[in-house]
Amino acid sequence: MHLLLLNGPNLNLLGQREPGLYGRQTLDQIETSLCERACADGLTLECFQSNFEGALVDRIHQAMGKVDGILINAGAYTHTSIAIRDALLGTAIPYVELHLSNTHAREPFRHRSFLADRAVGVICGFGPVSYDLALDGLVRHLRNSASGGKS
Ligand code: CA2
Repeated sequence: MHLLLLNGPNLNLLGQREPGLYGRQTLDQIETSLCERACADGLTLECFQSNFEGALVDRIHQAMGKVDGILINAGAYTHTSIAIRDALLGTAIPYVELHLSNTHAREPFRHRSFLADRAVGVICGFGPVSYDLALDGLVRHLRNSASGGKS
């Protein structure tokens, strides 16, 4: 099973600023640890971060026919991007939306997501552990679908 982790704008700053909100781990550390977990479970995981909406859309298009599932922390684009929503729906690749912070406990503009209603699931508020939980949830979903939903 081949998975893709997408991170959106400003997440490249993780670990360098705002540790109280987003934790002390860098994106590189989060990606390395997630790849190790994926590998230990017999999966492959590719990681991509961009501060550009179009680059994220392009990466989603490239995943078509090659990737079984997507983990996405679209950052602020979660709350604004119909383009990323359309790309995800257009490729029909199952995805899990995730966030480090509990977006529902923050400003009202972070309560809306353009991705959530069509996601397999949404995880938020657990800091870097959100990535682990999202991976577990996505893999269980994909394995369950592959076995015809019988487990
Ligand atoms: O909680 C999350 O994971 C968010 O996706 C993070 C986004 C925010 O716009 C979403 O509402 C929720 C912001 C990412 C900013 O990342 C930074 C990391 C370190 C320092 C500054 C920004």
